[in-house]
Amino acid sequence: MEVYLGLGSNLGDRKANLEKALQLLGERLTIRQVSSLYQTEPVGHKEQPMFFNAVCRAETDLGPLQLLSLIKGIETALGRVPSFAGGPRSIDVDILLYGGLSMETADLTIPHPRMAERAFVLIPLLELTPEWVHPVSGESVKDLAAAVQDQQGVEKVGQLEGK
Ligand code: PH2
Ligand code: MG
Ligand code: MG
Repeated sequence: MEVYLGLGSNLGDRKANLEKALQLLGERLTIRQVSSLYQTEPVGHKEQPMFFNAVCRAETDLGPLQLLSLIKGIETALGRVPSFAGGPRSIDVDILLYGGLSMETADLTIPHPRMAERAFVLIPLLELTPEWVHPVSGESVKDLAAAVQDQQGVEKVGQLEGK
């Protein structure tokens, strides 16, 4: 199955945290493509450090909940400690898309429920899959990215190692 994952960090060595997460994901998934690295203004709770964000495309034989549990293990291994929702974190890996699947459970909603309004997801995703169409709204990544208001807060700063 083809999946798209969003990665974010705003504590510690943000770039190294994203690279380490990709390395650990790559031990279990096949990473096909990684977007550029972006520095982004915090969305939601504003009083926290700037984020580094990126998106990757991977191939996996894990089911969505198995993938979620792999991700939680990687976040813990990279030193993520419980904080408030939307608060600062050393690493956050979110399942954005899982093939053409739409699902909603208490633990996991796919496509990611807030991706359509987040420039820090849509702008990196635009590099990987501009024509992908959101199953609920019917809008493409290209359309959604053009519509997000806070694009200014998203700045390309480089590339990640180990893709
Ligand atoms: N993640 C959040 C909340 N706000 N803002 C930015 N810029 N980047 C993020 O990854 C992010 C956020 C919750 O996961
Ligand atoms: Mg998140
Ligand atoms: Mg998360």
